[in-house]
Amino acid sequence: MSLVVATTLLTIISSQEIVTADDSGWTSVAYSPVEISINQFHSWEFEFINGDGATQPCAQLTINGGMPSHNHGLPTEPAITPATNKGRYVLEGIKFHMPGTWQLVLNCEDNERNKHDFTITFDI
Ligand SMILES: [Cu+2]
Repeated sequence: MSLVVATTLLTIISSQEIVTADDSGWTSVAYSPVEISINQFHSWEFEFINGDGATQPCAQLTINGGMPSHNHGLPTEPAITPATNKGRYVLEGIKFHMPGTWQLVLNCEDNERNKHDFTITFDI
């Protein structure tokens, strides 16, 4: 049990949470590295929470991104897979190749086929 607690603490210290809401009362929580280095591969985690506060799976989940002001997408094709943490997803193989304002767009289709779209905007 203490091992689990330690792991959880480590995760909280080394990541930051970006919370975004959609119209239906769902929120996405993105766990990103606190310091994102340019041109370095890193991983993010995501979880989706409904209006009752329960973590929800996505029947379909896609993630795209890029720099809107530069009109280009991501320089890599990151892979999204379910994480070992219950209900979370891990995005691996993502990197950003220049400083500026980036967006990640998450499209989660839930088990009732409702679509939940989130746009996360952040500066590097
Ligand atoms: Cu750019």
